[in-house]
Amino acid sequence: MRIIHTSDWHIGRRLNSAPLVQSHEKFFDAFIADLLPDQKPDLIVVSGDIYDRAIPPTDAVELFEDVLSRLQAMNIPLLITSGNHDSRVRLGTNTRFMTGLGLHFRTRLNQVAIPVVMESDDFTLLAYGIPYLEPDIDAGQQEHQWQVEPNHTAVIAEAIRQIKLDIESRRANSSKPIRTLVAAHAFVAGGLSSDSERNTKVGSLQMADAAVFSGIDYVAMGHLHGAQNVTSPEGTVIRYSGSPIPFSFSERDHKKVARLVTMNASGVSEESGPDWEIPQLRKMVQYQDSLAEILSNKYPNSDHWVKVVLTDPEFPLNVMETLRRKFPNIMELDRLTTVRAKSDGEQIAIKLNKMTPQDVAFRFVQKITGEDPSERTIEAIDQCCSHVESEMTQVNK
Ligand SMILES: [Mn+2]
Repeated sequence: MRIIHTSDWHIGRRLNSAPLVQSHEKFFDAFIADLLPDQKPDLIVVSGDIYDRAIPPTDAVELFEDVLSRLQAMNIPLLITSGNHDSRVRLGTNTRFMTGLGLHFRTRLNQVAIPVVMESDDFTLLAYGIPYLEPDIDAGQQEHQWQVEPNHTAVIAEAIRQIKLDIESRRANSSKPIRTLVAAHAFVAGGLSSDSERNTKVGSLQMADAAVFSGIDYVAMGHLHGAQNVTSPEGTVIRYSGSPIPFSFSERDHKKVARLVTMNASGVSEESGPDWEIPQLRKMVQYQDSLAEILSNKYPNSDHWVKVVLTDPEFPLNVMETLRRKFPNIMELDRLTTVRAKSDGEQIAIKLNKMTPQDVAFRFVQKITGEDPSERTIEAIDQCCSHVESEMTQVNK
């Protein structure tokens, strides 16, 4: 049995100010026209963050609807869960009626122990989906809540407990071996994060312990945007598929993939994979150099997504426009900051209330550039400070 695992589509996302609609369209076209006919999977699993926002823009809703109808026309069962970027209610609305069409949404707490049942000649696969769980909302004493500790490990452990009860009762009534898959959306301890995820604060309360998935054959994770395998309990395979498109420059070296999983009667096959590399509309690159070098032939003109980190201590204000002529898709401009370490004693000696605004600005420039400000910068600081002072005097009158 062949399964394709993907997650974190984030339809409607922008890269800084640029819409990524074309990038998403390219991904879906390749996924539907190339990967699916080639692999002929028995099941597709999408582990949360379908949309980028709880209230997605209308073109994102239209794109997702189009993707769903194209997938449904191919007659491949689909298991979809909600991520932390999705609104569970909005993503789940109208989806109970889609089950008969092979489109299985899991966006509600009371759906976690309802599997998609896949039969093969020699075994049965039970595929469960856990929506993104919010410990603050889902754990508590109220009727719609689970009575567990309000942390990620505890709420996922409760979902898995309910899933295992269902597995046991089905096992008792089955003549064939039963294999299991769980789709979930969380930060599993040991994973590596990127700049484009939300709610991935480091801290044990934000993370789920990998041990909670013990006993499940394959755990299709969403949330972290880099594809990775997490150290798993014996007999369990926990993998992140990552996002299909890089959403931040920290992901520029990621290989974006969909994961191919082969399941047989004894569990996840060794022959699973290799991952399918997702073709990208544009490359994402970061260049770090002086402005003169960046503008020289050393860096060819390109329409890649570009981030430039300038090493010059000062550069002209309109530098972005200059760079855009060379890189029409420049997205970020940053500067290399070198901070000179000072001894603690010296820092303590600086009393902020004894400093003029000019002194503060002077020291700020010093701290950021590692050098004293130039005559021109000092002049600009003076002009700016006296302008603000005169404005404030006017206001106080
Ligand atoms: Mn995500």
